[in-house]
Amino acid sequence: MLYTSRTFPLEYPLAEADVVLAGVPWDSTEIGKSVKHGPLFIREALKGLEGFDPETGVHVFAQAKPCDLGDVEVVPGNWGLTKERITDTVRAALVANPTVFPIVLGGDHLITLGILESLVAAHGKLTVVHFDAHRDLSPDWLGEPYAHITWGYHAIKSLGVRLVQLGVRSSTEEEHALIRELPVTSSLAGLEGPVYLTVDLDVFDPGFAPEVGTPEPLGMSPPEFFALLRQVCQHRLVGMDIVECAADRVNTPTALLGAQIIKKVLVWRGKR
Ligand SMILES: [Mn+2]
Repeated sequence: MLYTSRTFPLEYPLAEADVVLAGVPWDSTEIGKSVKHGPLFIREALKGLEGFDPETGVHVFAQAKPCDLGDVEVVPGNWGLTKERITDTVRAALVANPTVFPIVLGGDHLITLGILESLVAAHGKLTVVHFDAHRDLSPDWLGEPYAHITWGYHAIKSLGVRLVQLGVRSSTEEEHALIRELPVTSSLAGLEGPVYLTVDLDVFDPGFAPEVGTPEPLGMSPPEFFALLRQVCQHRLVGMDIVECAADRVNTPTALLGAQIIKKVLVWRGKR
């Protein structure tokens, strides 16, 4: 008997897994609180979650056959090298197991650009369902093209994705003008797969999720968010990330919400 604990109660080798988890503790473009330890504290929150889901009668962490790869070793301050490592890691996971469902924990929102590069190569055109308080459509930030508030613009321009933005309540004047030119909508109506899901935890009101990089008042409540998430899970999801978790200790509300999002996606995705 091994009396040990892991992220999930039972883990599988990558080649046999249905779900693969990886962290990316990158926060070199963050302007607020550090989000470097997001993967650490969301994993700790996962350990505390009950795997059985009473609503469906499924022990979701067992059914999902998860594999935790650990964290991508980032190159602090160097996005080019870090992006290569993120893209290579996701690509290698998909080569080892083409049907595996990647879940990536950030880190700041720029990491989504690296993940998407591999997934677009694997699946072709993607629609990205993007929960966020912010548009993230700026072409650059202080002259720097690659930052946590520019990834969406570059994902559209360089990878050809479409964005469905939910929960946005903050935008620059430039971004507000850009949404008329870019393939960006704010409704799940007409959504078609394959779909990638990215959740910036600042989509929640700061009262529910205070530990995020850039909190923004007047956000979603958890019941509002999870009702939308359930709809998203009816579509063919090919991967997801949860970013901007600025937790700095165990069991903060934000990290607990991050873990709950993973559990519910695994429950609802399996039932679609
Ligand atoms: Mn945001």
